[in-house]
Amino acid sequence: MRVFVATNNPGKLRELRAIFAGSGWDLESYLEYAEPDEGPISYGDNAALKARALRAQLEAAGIDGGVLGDDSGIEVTALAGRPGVLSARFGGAAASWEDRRMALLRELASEGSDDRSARFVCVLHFVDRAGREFSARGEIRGSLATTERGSAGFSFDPIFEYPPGARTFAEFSEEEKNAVSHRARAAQALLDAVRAAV
Ligand code: ITT
Repeated sequence: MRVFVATNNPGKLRELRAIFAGSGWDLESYLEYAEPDEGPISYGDNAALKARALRAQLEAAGIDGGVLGDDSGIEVTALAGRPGVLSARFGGAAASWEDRRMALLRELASEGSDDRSARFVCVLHFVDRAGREFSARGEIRGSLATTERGSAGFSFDPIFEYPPGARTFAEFSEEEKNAVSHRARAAQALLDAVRAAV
C-alpha cells in the first residue's frame, strides 16, 4: 500500500521507513508537503492535522494514497512533562538540535532535581484511501544523560538514556532504536488497529 508521510523531519522519515519495512506499507515522502501550523494542545490533534493537510494537498494534485502523520516529543518528569508537544520548538525557532539539547539539560539543572527520568511519546495518525482514520500512541521511558553521547539518530537522542543510566539512543544502531522506540511502538499499535478493521 502506498502511504505518504506528512513530515519535513528526515530523521523521522528514515525511522518510519525502516519500521514499516515488511509491513506491506510503502512509505514515501511528498516533496511539496506544506506543513500546517501545529497547535500546543495534543500530539493526537497535531498528528491528525498533519495527515489531513497532506491528504488535502495530495487530492488537489490528483495523487492517490494513504497518509501518515507523526507528532512526538520528549517529556521530562522534573519539568512537569515539558517540553512535550512543544519539543520541536524548544529553545526557540532558530535553535539547532544541539542548542535544544543543551537548553533542556540547563533547564533540568536549574530545577535542582535528582529526578532525571523522561519519556519519548509518539502519536501516529493514518488516513486510508477511503478516508477512514486511525490513531495510535507509543511511549518509552528512560532518563536524561548529564552530557550528550553518540552520533546516531536525531534531535534529543544523544541525551536520552535507555534504559535509565545505560546507552543513549544516539549510541544505539538504527535497528536497536527501532526495536524499542516510541515510534516503533506506535507503529505496531497502528498496524494492529488497521489490520483489525479490514
Ligand atoms: P514534522 O512536524 O515535520 O514531522 P517535527 O520535528 O517538527 O517534524 P514534531 O512537531 O512532532 O515534529 O516534533 C517532534 C520533536 O520531538 C522532534 O523535533 C524532536 O525534537 C523530538 N523527538 C521526537 N521523536 C524523537 C526521537 O525519536 N528522537 C529524538 N527526538 C525526538
